[in-house]
Amino acid sequence: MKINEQTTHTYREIKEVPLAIEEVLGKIPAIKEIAEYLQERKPREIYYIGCGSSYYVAYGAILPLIFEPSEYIGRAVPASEFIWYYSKKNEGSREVVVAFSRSGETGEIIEAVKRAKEKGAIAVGVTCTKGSTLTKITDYSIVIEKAFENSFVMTKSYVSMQLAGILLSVHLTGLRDTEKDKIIEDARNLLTTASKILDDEKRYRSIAEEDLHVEHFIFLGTTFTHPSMLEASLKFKEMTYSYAEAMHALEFRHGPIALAKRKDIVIILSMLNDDSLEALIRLYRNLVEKGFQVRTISNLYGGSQKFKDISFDVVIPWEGNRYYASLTYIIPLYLVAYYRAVLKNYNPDRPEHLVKVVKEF
Ligand code: F1P
Repeated sequence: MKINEQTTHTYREIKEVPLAIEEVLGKIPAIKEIAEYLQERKPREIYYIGCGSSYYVAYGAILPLIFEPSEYIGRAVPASEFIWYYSKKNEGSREVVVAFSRSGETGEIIEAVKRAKEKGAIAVGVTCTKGSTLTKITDYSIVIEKAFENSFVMTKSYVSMQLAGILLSVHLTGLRDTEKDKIIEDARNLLTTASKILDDEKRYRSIAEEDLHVEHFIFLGTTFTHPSMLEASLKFKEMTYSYAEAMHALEFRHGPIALAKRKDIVIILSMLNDDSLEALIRLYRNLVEKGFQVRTISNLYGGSQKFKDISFDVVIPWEGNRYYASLTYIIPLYLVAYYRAVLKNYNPDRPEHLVKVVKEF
């Protein structure tokens, strides 16, 4: 049966990213309240955990706790690793565990929260499923109902759970209230940015078409885009059965550069307009010189006099705080993966061998 473009759950759910963002923005006061309760407990370590896309959610959401002044040590780990190693590290009484799970039913997540709670940790669940087990076993939960998905692959749930996690992290930092408010206010601009990105979908369809013959993709990013490059590589695997990986951009020079002879690879280089940009431009030029096919995605509009030779394949209309950058860079890549799937006549809603919820631990 021919997969009909634009009638799949996945397509509709990607287009509903702004709706899910809006719901999270409405929860800002509730998120602040949860952060205040957590702070009263004076935790020593704060763990953000998840599996698959939800692990990448956690990995991106913890960043404010790492880069802003903070009294706590923040770590993001897959739920399974938390069960085997981190949950045994301390007595849990001075720990906070923030568990991200679209379904709220994933085996590892439920087990990890139970183990942490047994040791006295305090737990928060971030999910898209009302009434799920996760909401019942955690002390507090953030439920984003408009991010509930029918597709097996996560899209708007990733964006909105990560936004909720970033907002929680910002509240947990040691920043002054006015500084926190400034970062939080910035999140409101995500609505316009997401809608503008989605309006450009013809562009993403043509990228998918141009690269349809390619079977290997390497996504490169730096700290603030890397979580979403991992998420993008997962979407290419899940929806299009293509080999895809992600790594920190300059790591590519330390080994993978040996792949220069291979003509069947496309590199997708995300270039955040920050301190890393000049080095990434040098990397870009170096990769092109070596004969790699490189696609670029950046929030540097209109280019710059210095980088006149580069025209970006995708320009992200985001000038705000870098903590939210990851959320914006992933949206066009969802649509590229989606169009790649339908052009290959794969059903993006139900990839073979994938289950919606991995219940067994
Ligand atoms: C996480 C997850 C998804 C993946 C697959 C299986 O689920 O690993 O990322 O796409 O559908 O489950 P969850 O804990 O967020 O429900």
